Amino acid sequence: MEYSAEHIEVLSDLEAVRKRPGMYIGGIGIRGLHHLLWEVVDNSIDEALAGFCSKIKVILHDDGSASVEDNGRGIPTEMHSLGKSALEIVMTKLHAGGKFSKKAYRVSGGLHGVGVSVVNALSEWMEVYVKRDGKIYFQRFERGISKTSLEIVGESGETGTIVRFKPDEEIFETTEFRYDIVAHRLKELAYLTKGVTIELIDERKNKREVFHSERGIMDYIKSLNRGKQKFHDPIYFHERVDDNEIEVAVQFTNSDHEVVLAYANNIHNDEGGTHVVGFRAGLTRALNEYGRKFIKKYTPLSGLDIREGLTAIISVKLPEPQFEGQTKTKLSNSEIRKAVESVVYRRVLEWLEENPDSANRIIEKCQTTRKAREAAKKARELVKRKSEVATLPGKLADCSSRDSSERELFIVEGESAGGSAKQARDRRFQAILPIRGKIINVEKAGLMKVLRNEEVKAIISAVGAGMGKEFDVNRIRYGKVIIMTDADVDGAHIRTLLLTFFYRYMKPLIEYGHLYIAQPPLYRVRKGKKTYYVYSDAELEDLLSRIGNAEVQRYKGLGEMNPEQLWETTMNPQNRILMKVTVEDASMAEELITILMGEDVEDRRNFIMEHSAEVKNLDV
Ligand code: 0RA
Repeated sequence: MEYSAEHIEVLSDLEAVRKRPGMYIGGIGIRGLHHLLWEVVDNSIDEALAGFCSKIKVILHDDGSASVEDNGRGIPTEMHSLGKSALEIVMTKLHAGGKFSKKAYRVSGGLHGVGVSVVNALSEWMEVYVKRDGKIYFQRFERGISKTSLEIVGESGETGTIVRFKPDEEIFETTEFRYDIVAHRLKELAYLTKGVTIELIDERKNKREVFHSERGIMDYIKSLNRGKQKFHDPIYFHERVDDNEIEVAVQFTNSDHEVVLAYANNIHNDEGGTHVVGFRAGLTRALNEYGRKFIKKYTPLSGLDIREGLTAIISVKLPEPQFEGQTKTKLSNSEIRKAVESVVYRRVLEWLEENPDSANRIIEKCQTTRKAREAAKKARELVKRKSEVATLPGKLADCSSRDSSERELFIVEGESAGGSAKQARDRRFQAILPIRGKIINVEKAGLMKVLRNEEVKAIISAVGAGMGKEFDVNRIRYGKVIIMTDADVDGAHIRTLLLTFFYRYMKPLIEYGHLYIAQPPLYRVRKGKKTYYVYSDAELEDLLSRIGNAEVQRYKGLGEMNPEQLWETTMNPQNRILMKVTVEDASMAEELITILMGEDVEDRRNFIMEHSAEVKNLDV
């Protein structure tokens, strides 16, 4: 055999894998052993996902080897550099697989996505048959080293690949494949790859099973819920968002527990991850939106209320999955959370509106869970409350009305504007909470840090309904919470921060329409004895074209108005313009903040350049 640089590289790769197998397949126990098989099966699954393979046959042989046969295109066999075939490179070079894949990403792929050369290195022997171009090719390897060259051993009109390997007893603690483990995974893969037929044959035990699903995870959820009482037919959808695919099946049952199975690129995410977080948020939001729209006196549900009896399968495909956690099976890609949340929200809401009977049954069931949960919580709180005295923030100028639906809380930026607002307000129903203005440097500091603990605490205790998971929209002390900031860039900035805070920590306040933005005028226009207050540039242009030359004063801040003007233009319910904040507004603000606070300076700069108009006028 010739002695080349490439030869040396293959040998050192082999050595590396055999020295530290755990680094590549997670261990040398039963899990690592099966990992070899998953790696080989995943290659065939990839071929199926690419649309070229409909049948996969897995055989657990008498001699302790396993083989995987597919009817795909066959591993490419053409010659490459230095007299090596593509096949040989795939089989012997670490991470060579991706080079031959024309797809942007490998959808399936073992936990470590290590490639079949690792399996080869950890096998006593491996034999590969490829049917392609009318021929049958064959090559044999031992402990990763080729023992024959790629030979033509026959003819065939078909295409496909057979990879057969015997795990090396020198490496593994156990080399006996377990039928139950293999069957379970192949069944799962058949559900996740609809249309493909996967046959499992165990020659050692004369056992055989065939797995096939035409409707994918829709069939999967049916089998999971067999024997349970179902509230409705499964909700199912499959969408592509940018480079991601999102496929979801959901069904509520009378069971008292929850089954949520999550997959990223066909890898089961035992510890969940960002796709599961997005799923829960979207589902909760959809149910609440439906309830708010169609059910009288609706009380919002929290994520906790919709768990009992929930069965769901979430399967996402994404270009570069990242995993973390104890067993490295928790998906951590942040972009997928939003994508899943918005698809789930939209599609589930659509389904609820089309299936009102089912929708009402589901919500009723969840409301029962909520009531039980709240009763338990109240009981706990009664004990706790006695030791706590609710204190309102010192800066708050509260109002006197006891009817929370008519009470209004103005959150005002800056001491001087706060002072004007206190003089201007109707103290019967309007409360003022001044907060520190000019909070600009959001770089890298967290939201809470930026808003400073004191400001956050003051807002939370003034609103009076807790925050986060504990937030209870029924306990809010004001029917309207109104953000009142200057009509300039800094004002827009603090407004964005506040919106993000409410979106993250008091979302129901927005969902139930209690959050508003005050619109102070941009200009005062005087013509003769008449005074006009103008709220936008377009309006100014319009007005001037009607009344002709006039005296125009631009308001830069709330502080420039005297209390009477502030009352007339911005606070008096008769004249003022309030913008009700929608979840979409707030989520846009959050996106903005995420980027503004993000690590990526380049991203941030680009974003600000592109969106400078929105940054200034987020609420219009
Ligand atoms: C890369 C390119 C092509 C096929 C495959 C990989 C392939 C790999 C495996 C591994 C097991 N079964 C497989 N089936 C296909 C396609 C090359 C072409 O024909 O254009």
